[in-house]
Amino acid sequence: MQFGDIVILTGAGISKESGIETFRDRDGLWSKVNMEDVATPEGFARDPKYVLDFHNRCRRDLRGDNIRPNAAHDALARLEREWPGQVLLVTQNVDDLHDRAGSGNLIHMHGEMFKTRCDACGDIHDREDDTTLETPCPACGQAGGVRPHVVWFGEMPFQMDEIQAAVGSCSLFMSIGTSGVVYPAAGFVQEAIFRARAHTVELNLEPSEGASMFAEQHYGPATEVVPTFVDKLLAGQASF
Ligand code: BV8
Repeated sequence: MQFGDIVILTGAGISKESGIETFRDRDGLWSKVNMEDVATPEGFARDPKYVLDFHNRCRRDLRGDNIRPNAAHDALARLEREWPGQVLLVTQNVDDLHDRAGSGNLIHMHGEMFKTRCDACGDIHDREDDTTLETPCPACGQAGGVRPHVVWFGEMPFQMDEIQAAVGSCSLFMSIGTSGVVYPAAGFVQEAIFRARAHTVELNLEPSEGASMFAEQHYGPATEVVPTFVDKLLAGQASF
C-alpha cells in the first residue's frame, strides 16, 4: 500500500453524536429555521439583529457541558499524528470539535462559530460572548459591522486554492458525515477522482447525494465507522 497524502472532508454528521444537530436530517436545523433568513447575506441585511441573535444562540449551545469531541473526531486527529504522509482535514462544520480533538492541519472552509469579523476593517477575532449591533470591533473600535465569521450561501468558502491543490494531488479522499448537497464541497470527490485519480471513500450514516461516485462506502454512525476505518488504514489493511 502506498503512503500517499490524504484529504478528509467532514460535515455536520461527524458532530451529531456529540449532541450537535445536523442541517438536513428530519429534525435538523433547517427544519426549524429558514436557511435564507440566517445563512445568507440577504437575510443578514434584512434583519441583522435576528441573525446575530441566532448565532449567539448557536455559540451558547456549542459551549454546552456535554458538547465534546467524539471517537470519530479523535480517530481523525490520531490519523494525522500517525500517518506517514500528509493528512489535510477540510471541515464544513463551524463547531470547534476537530480543533479540540487535536487536528492541526485543518481548514474550516465554511468559517467558525467562535470567530467574528469586522466588515469595516476586515479584522477576524475570537468570539465567545454574544454579539450585538453595538458590539465594537476589537481592532478598529467601530460598532455595527461585526458579523459571524461564517460562510453564507452565495459567499466564497475559505482557502479554496489550498483545498483544491490538496484534493488534486491526494491518494485518498475521505468524505465523512455530509449529505453531499452543498457545493463546492460536494464537488471535491469528482476533483479527487479526475485530477488525482485518488481512491475515494464515503463514511456516513446513510448514502449521500454523491454516494455513487465513491469507490468504497461504509455506512453507520461516525463513532463506529470512522475509528474502524482509521485502524485499518494505520494497520496497513486498507487497499488503495
Ligand atoms: C458558493 C452556514 C460561490 C454556516 C452553510 C445550485 C446547484 C449547485 C450549487 C448551488 C446552486 N445554487 C447555489 C449553489 C451554491 C450553494 C449551494 O451549494 N447550495 C445548495 C444548497 C444547492 N453554495 C454556496 O453558496 C457556497 N458558496 O458556492 O460560492 C461563489 C462563486 C463566486 C463568488 C462568490 C461565491 C457556500 C456554501 C456554505 C453555506 N453555508 N452554512 C453554518 O451556519 O454552518 S451551509 C451548511 O451546509 C453548513 O455549512 C454545512 O456544513 C453544509 C453542508 O451540510 P452537511 O454538513 O452535509 O450537513 P447535512 O445536515 O446536510 O448532512 C448531514 C449528513 O450527516 C447526512 O448525510 C446524514 O446522513 C449524516 N449523519 C447524520 N448523523 C450521522 C451522520 N453521519 C455519520 N454519523 C452520524 N451519527
